[in-house]
Amino acid sequence: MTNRFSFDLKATDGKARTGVIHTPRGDIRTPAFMPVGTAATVKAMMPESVRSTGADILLGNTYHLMLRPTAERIDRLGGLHKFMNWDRPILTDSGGFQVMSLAGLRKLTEQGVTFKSHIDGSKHELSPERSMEIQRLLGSDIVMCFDECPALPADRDRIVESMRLSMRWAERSRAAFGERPGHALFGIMQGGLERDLREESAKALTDIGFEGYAIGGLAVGEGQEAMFECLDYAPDFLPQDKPRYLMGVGKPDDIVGAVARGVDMMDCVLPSRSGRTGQVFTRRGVVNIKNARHMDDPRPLDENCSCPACQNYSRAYLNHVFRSNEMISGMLLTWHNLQYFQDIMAGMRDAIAAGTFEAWQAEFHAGRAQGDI
Ligand code: PRF
Ligand code: ZN
Repeated sequence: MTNRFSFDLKATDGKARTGVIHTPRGDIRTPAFMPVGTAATVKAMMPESVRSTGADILLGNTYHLMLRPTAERIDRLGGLHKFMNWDRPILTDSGGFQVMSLAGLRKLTEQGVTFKSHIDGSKHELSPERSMEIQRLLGSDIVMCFDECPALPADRDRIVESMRLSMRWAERSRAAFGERPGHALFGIMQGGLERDLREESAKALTDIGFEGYAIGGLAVGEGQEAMFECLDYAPDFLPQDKPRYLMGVGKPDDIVGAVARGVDMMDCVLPSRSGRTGQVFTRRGVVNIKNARHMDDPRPLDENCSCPACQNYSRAYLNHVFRSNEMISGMLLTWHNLQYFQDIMAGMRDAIAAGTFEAWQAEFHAGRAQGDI
């Protein structure tokens, strides 16, 4: 068991699921939220602090790390876990999505994609084979297939072509990944908002066979209503006994809605990025700490939160350090946001196990409807 990758589904409540993904580097309790550690760091956080919020797994990025400091250098230094001082599981994204959103001058062919680095303009190539090699050099525990994700809205023809290309790349990713006991390869479903294309994509992926399945191509501009409509059917096309990962989602209510529809894993920069811009997530909704109304407020951000920002500091202090551009501002607010996201996940896991997820969701939405005070 300890040297293998496996998924134990423990309980379901409606379509919501809770379970454990076992890996040689430790267990991942699902539903799981993965903080984003793009450049071998969750910005403004020490790894032990990220762990203290309840995170079982981090996400890393092929695209950023291949450009700087390079996968070969990380490999020579003993792999990504050692390099960043995080010994628990790491999932790495495969690079294609980040090339499309960040790189300059891109060229897409059947073989893969060539692009210019957003850092220094240098020319690079990614393909299913090269992405698998980079993710192996990094030492990633959960490797993602190399795929292509069109921005929405897009023509159906464009979505068909792109999805089928991603399915051919999924087959090449599987072949290039090889046999790596203890490491997992996840396929990525595409197909935009078209039900038949999602079904075709799921069938192509399950025919190849993966240790887990991601739902890609959502949260790319379609809005929550359209995303939920797709999530009403898309997870049902995937195997029950494998983890399902919704990529790049999302806001707290997106996460709760996705779990209610059968998603097991998610990642998003939102808690860490908003922490640095002064946006704080609480049980009563979003608080903007730079707002003048916090200047004299001695109360904590959230009296029910166990994080250091809420245990040791007032809103007045957090407002002051944010306005003064002090580094501790990004540190404390990021910590709080990550704690809040992990508390939501823990709450959902417990509620699903107890069969009370519906009531949990009602309470979640009621708290936010009150608004911040
Ligand atoms: N594919 C990959 N990474 C992603 C996405 C995708 O579709 C998304 C879409 N929300 C975020 N990150 N490989
Ligand atoms: Zn807090």
